[in-house]
Amino acid sequence: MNKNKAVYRCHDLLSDVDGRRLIVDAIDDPADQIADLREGLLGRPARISPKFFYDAQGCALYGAICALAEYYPTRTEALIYDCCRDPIAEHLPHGGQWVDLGCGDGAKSRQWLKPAGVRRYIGVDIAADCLQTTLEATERQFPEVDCLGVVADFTRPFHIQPVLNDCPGSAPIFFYPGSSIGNFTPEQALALLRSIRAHLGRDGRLLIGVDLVKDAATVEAAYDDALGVTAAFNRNVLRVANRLLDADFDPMRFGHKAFFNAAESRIEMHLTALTTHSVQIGDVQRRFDAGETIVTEYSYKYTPERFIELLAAAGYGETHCWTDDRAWFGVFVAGPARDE
Ligand code: AVI
Repeated sequence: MNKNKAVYRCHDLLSDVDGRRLIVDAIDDPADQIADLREGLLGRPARISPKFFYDAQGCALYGAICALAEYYPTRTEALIYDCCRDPIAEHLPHGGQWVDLGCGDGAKSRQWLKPAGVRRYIGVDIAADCLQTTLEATERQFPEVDCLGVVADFTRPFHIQPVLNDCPGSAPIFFYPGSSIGNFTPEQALALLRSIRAHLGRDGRLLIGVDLVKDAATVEAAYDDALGVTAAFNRNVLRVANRLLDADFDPMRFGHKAFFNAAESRIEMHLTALTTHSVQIGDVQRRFDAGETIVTEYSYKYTPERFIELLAAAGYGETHCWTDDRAWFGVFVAGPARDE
């Protein structure tokens, strides 16, 4: 296999996937991202997109969150995969192309490559460096699997059909674990599910993990842990803002707040100004009144029925669902209707 590390724009390469390991699809111009961050912080109410959480320190803190006693989603999802891997794999096409959305280190996917008889692994992530490392690790463990990376922001319409076409007869399996779908509003989630659906063809499938509705105290503890790791994760986004916007937020002048909004079926994370003070954001001063909040994240929780409805609205026909004993987390396999 050609180990060429060249980076291509997706539309440039359409007929030239072979031998290339990293492909770049459309990603936001960094200047637009910075403008969006600035506009959000100057707005009322102030907001920051959760995508800014994940600098190196934010990623490390998120890793620590996943290991917390209170943060049940990661371990509950892993439990479902461990218990039900074979039955789930029976609903996936074999010899397929495994599309790992937001692949990170790719560890969750590697557990599927054998059971699902995967022919090709396609890691999709916005972080090109991390993607290279993931591809190398996957190739090392599975030299028989063709490994490819697409640098893309799949929260926007993405275009990997030409990449999929390059491996004819091999149906795609889109893997989106971790309940990251919960960080989109239902409208954005619908758009993403539709965009995936458009790539499935007749035999493709989506395998997705979704955090389910449960008692508010359990969910609130998961987002406001006793050790304060989630609080540090939340505050860290202000350090990211300082770096990107030449701002002077003092993260300790903001408190971490997380609560379940039952009407919207979502956890809301906010940063609350502890005292009235001003922050320099580039060349503008922004006053924060005591108690004023910055919205940093929504994490929607679904009932299985509600998520199946969302899948149906996005054009999926056949859906299967697995949950744990307490029905805290759901794993769904969805594809086109049988007669399509
Ligand atoms: C990445 N995402 C699924 C996490 C969640 O649970 O919504 C992010 C997170 N925020 C606080 N804790 C974890």
